[in-house]
Amino acid sequence: MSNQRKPLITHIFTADPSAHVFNGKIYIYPSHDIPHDGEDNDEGDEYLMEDYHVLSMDSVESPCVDNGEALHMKDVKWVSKQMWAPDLAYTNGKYHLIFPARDKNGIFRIGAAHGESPIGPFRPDDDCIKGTCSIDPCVFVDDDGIIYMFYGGLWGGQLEKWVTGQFDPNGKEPARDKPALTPFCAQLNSDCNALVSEPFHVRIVDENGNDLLAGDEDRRYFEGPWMHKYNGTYYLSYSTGTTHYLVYATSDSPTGPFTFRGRLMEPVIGWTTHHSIVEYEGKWYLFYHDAELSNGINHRRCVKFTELKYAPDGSIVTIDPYK
Ligand code: FUB
Repeated sequence: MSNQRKPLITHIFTADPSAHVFNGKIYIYPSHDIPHDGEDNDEGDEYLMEDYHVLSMDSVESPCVDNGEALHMKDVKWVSKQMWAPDLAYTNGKYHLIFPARDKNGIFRIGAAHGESPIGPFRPDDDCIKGTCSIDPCVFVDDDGIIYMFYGGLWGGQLEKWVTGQFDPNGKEPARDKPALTPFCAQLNSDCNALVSEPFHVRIVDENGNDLLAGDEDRRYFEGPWMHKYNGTYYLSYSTGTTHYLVYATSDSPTGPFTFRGRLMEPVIGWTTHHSIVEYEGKWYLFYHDAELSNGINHRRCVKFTELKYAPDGSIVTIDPYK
């Protein structure tokens, strides 16, 4: 029986799956949602994650295994709370878990923890990666070995609080007729513990080359960036947040500008959408989450996956998660 479009595990709540393939197996790096009855608000206070579990599947037909806790907040010196959506990068023979969390001042930063196995355990660095901010890191190792990190998320993710280059607790999104905020991109060193280039906002433009506007909520960037390469083209996909779509834009360069192409998935049950895209044995898969397992409670989510298909022109066929 196929695992597709079903909760991959049900004994804990999981979200924000970053999927990777190592040695013929699929590894999934999700957030771990903790059930509670506290406040649910635009700051994301309901997302109270404290640790990471690594999931794995021997194949797309195999059961999903929870390999247990790979990193806990109590072992990360710089973190105060909310270890949100992580990613993983394999470089220099080591596995690097890259994750966002609030520092001791309540500001989201991105940190790294390192291990010898894809399932951890991971040893956290003493401090976050200098020069980082916000949430939702996606680490993309290009064919030439250059390591790019894309990151940033609005509202609870604080991206709009960095428009001046400094953290401004009163920072606001641009006016609706101004260019939307977009994810940061920066290069990481090969140990994945330092930035080696200045972060900049990538450009996401429409078919006429104009930046998407902040009021264009069906298309503009909100959070959850993912980068993959298909037939030599770079695909930057992300969540539109308030309108709950997963969408994508493409470029000939990993640093853009990216031209908006369309919707890759219709809204799921629950407010957030967050995904990753991975190739496995010649087919492509979308890993995502919804809140089906909790009947729609936003912070009790479950990770799922489904096959993703491309049309001959390289566009992605839009997925309806429940058809
Ligand atoms: O899981 C916490 C936050 O919710 C993530 O960082 C966002 O992408 C959204 O899924």
